[in-house]
Amino acid sequence: MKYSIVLPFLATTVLAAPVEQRQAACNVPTTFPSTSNSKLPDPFKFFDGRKVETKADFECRNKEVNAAVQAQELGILPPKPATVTASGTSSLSITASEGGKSVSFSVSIKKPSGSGPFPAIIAYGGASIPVPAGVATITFNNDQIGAQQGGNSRGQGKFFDLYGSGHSAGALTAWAWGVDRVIDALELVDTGINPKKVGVTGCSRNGKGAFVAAALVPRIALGLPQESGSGGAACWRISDSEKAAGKNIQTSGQIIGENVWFSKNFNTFATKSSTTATDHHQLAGLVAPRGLLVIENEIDWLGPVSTTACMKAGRLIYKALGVPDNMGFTGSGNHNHCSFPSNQQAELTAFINKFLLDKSDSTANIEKGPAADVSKYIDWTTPTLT
Ligand code: MCU
Repeated sequence: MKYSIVLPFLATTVLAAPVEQRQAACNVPTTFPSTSNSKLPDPFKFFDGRKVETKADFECRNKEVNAAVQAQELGILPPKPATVTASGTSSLSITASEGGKSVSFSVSIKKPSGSGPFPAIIAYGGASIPVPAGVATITFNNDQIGAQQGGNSRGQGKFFDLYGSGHSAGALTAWAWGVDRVIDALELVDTGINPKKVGVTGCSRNGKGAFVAAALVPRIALGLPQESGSGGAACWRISDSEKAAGKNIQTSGQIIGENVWFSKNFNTFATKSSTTATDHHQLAGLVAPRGLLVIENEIDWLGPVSTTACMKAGRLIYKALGVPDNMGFTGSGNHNHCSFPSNQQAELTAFINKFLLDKSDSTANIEKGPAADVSKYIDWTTPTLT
């Protein structure tokens, strides 16, 4: 009798421990494959070939994907600086210090009337989506953190004042670091904003930034990248195949010469995108299972087929995790760049209501875009992760 009670307990303890340890360790590699493959990389296979079978496996897979994206494309996102302080409410001033250096910047907070705490949307350079009543807007001057004034602006801005102009980060990563500090500040100071209900948006180049911030900053509850196109919602490989088919579309080979959004380490991959270890469907995968609504347009340069097929692949990752409704894609119609059209309003409202305002709106099956056959670009199947 005595043993029948004790033994199952021991067996559970003894058997469970190694599994937990393996998951905690995650074995994140420091070098990544560069074998050419024109199909989108398999989100459900580790770089060493093992299959991703469980949600816990996928968390580990995301760690290695994150490391690969930073190493090959984005540059390294530094951890939280040694000291972060903040003060103010409607103008929130933030100081980050590391290694004897300090930088300060501020964001403005426009709050709804009434009593909070309120959810908020961090808007790169100001919002170009309608922010509903009940949600605050935090205006973030991303250019001040990392300049984006063409090739000669590399290494300029407050991020680089702190970490050095030779730091590997491209502007997108520098901005994500700024967003990370804004959340630190919201946790430090009672501004009336709930730090657990923060979304991020930006359009076009700033849409690439909003996507990368949602991917790299796990405290972001909802990503709302708008018309990010190449470097955001488009997959490098699909854009290359579209370019080869004669489309006027931005590719990685072009983007690295236009501006400093990416790390200089991306230069070697950008001209051969098929050799990157990851692609941008996995940028969506890094946001998963958190909320993500990808808002696009049908402007050729942004790559409508590329963004649609790439984000369909991204939604397969959400599906595998059992949360297909946590990601949506709305890309139909052509309109002026960054002028939010009314035909995307319902999707935006549903996502903001569900992920920031705790309402019970349905975000099921939001996948609107031009015809784009994702099966042309993938050679893997989508498991149901246990
Ligand atoms: C879509 O975002 C960019 C695009 O990547 C650039 O090639 C183009 O010059 O500018 C777009 C943009 O930021 O427009 C405001």
